[in-house]
Amino acid sequence: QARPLEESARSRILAAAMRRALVLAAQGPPHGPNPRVGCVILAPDGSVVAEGFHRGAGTLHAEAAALANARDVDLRGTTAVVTLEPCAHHGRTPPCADALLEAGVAEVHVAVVDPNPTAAGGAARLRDAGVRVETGLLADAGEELLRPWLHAVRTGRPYVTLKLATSLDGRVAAPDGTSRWITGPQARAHAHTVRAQVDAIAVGTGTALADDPSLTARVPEVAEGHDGGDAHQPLRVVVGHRALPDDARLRGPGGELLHLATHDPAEVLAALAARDVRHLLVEGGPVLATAFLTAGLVDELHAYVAPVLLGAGATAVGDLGITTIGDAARFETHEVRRLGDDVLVVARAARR
Ligand code: AOF
Ligand code: ZN
Repeated sequence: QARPLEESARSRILAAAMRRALVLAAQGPPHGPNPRVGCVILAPDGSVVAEGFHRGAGTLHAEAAALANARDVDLRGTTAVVTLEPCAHHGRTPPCADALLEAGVAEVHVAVVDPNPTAAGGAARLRDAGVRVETGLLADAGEELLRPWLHAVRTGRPYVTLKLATSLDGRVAAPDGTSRWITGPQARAHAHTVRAQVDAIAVGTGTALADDPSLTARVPEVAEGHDGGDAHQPLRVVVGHRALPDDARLRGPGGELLHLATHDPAEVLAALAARDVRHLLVEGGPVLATAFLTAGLVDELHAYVAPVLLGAGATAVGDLGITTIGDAARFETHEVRRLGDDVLVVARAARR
């Protein structure tokens, strides 16, 4: 019989198990209606008995996957470490709180409490049954991993990432309208990996007609980091009243095409939320970018900036109605990355 662990040794082991659960969770797909969740089950001596993660809507939840990986093991008295509160609902799969109880798990540690009203309540159910439940372990890392999903579930509208690819002076085209390849191949490759992570990509009809984009995710197989196979193709959304020609690339191979005949970003988000879109990438052009910014509906900016000066030509963002510096649309820098000769700035809206 192994001796019970000392308190400090135990909290170190729990933190390590949660870090592992977060790594497992990240192996699930970042897109889709369901959250990425990981689960590690520990024996009383702190050794890992089983692991599991969620592979996408309709498949086993992380806890159920871990339990399935330990089918022949006696799990009575074990500790489950999960990145998201176990569910209490019969959804696409049965409630994980019940499955953990049935297995005899004695203790549960959770990073993030589930904000989804249909599924929430697992912690309370486990506590009622005498299981010790602690929430908030590595909660910041858990929140970061699930950022778009949590935002969508909490607010009822998709998380919006606005992509801008500009010269150093903020321009997206030269005065004659030419705009090809302001940013370099590494920046473009990165932008494709982002496309493969979101549920939907939107452009305005102006950009759709001018550039004839395909809006597909073209990603080297390894870059997606899970499941292998072809990159996930996001829903392609065209916003505005003008019609697309029959031979538009947007009608060709790729994700489903959705034409929303509106100019109102809130309407766009409502239509996409109804389709379970959690993360929308707005790719332009300036009219659509300006509309989303003016509406205060941009949660994250991806600014790819090339060391190029144009001096004249269209800018990435139009008039936001800001007349004085105190009213500037300010974001917080989250990450800065060099991509070849270009720089990617990831900035986020200050918490509203
Ligand atoms: C997951 N995977 O590992 C956990 C989830 O659509 P359903 O019926 O599978 O239920 C999805 C909800 O269950 C999800 O929104 C979240 O609130 C909860 N937990 N979901 O897809 C998991 N643990
Ligand atoms: Zn569950």
